[in-house]
Amino acid sequence: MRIIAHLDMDAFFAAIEERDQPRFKGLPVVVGADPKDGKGRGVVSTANYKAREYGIHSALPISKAWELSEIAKSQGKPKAVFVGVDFKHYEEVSEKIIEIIKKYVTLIEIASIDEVYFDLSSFKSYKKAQEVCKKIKYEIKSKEKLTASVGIGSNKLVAKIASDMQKPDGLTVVKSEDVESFFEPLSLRKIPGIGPKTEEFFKKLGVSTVKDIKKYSQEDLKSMFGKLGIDFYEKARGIDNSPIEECYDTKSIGEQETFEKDTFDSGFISERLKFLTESVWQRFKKSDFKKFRTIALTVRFQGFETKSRSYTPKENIRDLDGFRFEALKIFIPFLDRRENPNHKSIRLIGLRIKNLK
Ligand code: TTP
Ligand code: MG
Repeated sequence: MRIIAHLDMDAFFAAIEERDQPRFKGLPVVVGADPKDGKGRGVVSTANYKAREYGIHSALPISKAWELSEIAKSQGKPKAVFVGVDFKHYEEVSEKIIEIIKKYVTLIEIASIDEVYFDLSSFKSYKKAQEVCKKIKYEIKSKEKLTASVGIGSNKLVAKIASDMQKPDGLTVVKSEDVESFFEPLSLRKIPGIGPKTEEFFKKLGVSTVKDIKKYSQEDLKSMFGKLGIDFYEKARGIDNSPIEECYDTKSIGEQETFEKDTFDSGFISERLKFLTESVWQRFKKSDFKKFRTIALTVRFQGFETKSRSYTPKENIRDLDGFRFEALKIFIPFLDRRENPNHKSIRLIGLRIKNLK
């Protein structure tokens, strides 16, 4: 029997800031771009649960977050505290949390800066697995003064959805026999891989929950979405055979910059890209990694449309010049018809290296 857990930290960046700055205690905290009294560009990275009560959440324009905080203030509630992103610090905290988990389990996959999957099959029962997770949560809370939410199930999909059910500080166990009844009432969007577009597509067909999608046969879904359709069919039934990928290195190093003004000045943008390349390269050199395989570039246009493109060169990149060259090659199509047919101005560029070894 497989027993898999998914652990996800609660309001991660904001919780760290709240912990480290006693004056923030109990206040709504927003981590992200500088709001500049409502004129700021960029977005919210995350908000703590107090700030979420104001409607502030990840990826919301920071100017909108500022507005929501002002509205709250006019209603006699405390204003939100806005803090910049200190990614390096959060990475360090993330590493400490992983060290704690590694004391209890051996097979672990680091899925992002604040979430991991681990295998608890050797504990043989859900009850024992639950006890281990309680200990992990307790140690994170006492040593790091942070809370995590954990989901336990028969595979990664079930564990991931379960960890989100009782946030913050939750621990949710979904036994194999309960998977179908647990999944059916969920909104389609809870299924990883079903994004806003697919959701919209199904809404038109009157399908909004996992239960609704189950009326389609595997062939139906395959004819609508190809291979992805089979994936939806299985996920709706809580089926997921994907292994815990311990070696698969999801770690990455990246940076992004939001411009003061949307711009189409190619000289300016290339300069900023050069700067990002240098700064990512420096962090890579300072890290313990020796190589990386993939370069990913994100471009956000005026109006928030965002595109990401990545490239994995055949040969490893050896030096800064090579890195700059490859990054520029990914970027150039954004200046012409290939990636920017409507000639939109650019608001943000981000550069990330992945598959670090
Ligand atoms: P999440 O786990 O999605 O969010 P969270 O930990 O802040 O809150 P929750 O309690 O709901 O889990 O993401 C982890 C961190 O990643 C988050 O603290 C900040 C960062 N992040 C961004 O910078 N931008 C984003 O759009 C998202 C979703 C997360
Ligand atoms: Mg989280």
